[in-house]
Amino acid sequence: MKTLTVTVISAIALLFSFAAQAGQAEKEKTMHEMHAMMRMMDNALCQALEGANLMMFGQMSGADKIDRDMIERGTTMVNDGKAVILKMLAGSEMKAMHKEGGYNDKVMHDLHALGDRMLHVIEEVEKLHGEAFKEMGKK
Ligand SMILES: [Cu+2]
Repeated sequence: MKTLTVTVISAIALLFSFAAQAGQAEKEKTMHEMHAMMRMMDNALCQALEGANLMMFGQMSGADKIDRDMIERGTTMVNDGKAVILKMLAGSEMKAMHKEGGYNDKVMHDLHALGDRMLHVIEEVEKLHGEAFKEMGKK
């Protein structure tokens, strides 16, 4: 009887151990995914800001033909950078992650707060370079 009890308790402990390991692996997987998303967002913000620089330079450089190319390329980079951040924050991967759960709540909260601020920065830049967007239509 004692042996049976020990065996059953060991089996239960082993099952809990496997469950805990599976939970840990799931947490590490979602943490890795969130880090990958942040990496993409960092890159997208840099791209958008670099694009804004091109737009600004295109507006003031005086190199007629290249100016238009710079403004066009800059506009594309700003729009693409913004789209990547939006996709990371609300795209299919993020939706799946929220559906499946198992992620670190604080890191997820911070990731969304960071993304919202990144979008705010890009929107401010868009406002500042709004003239370039208008110029795009005229040239
Ligand atoms: Cu999220």
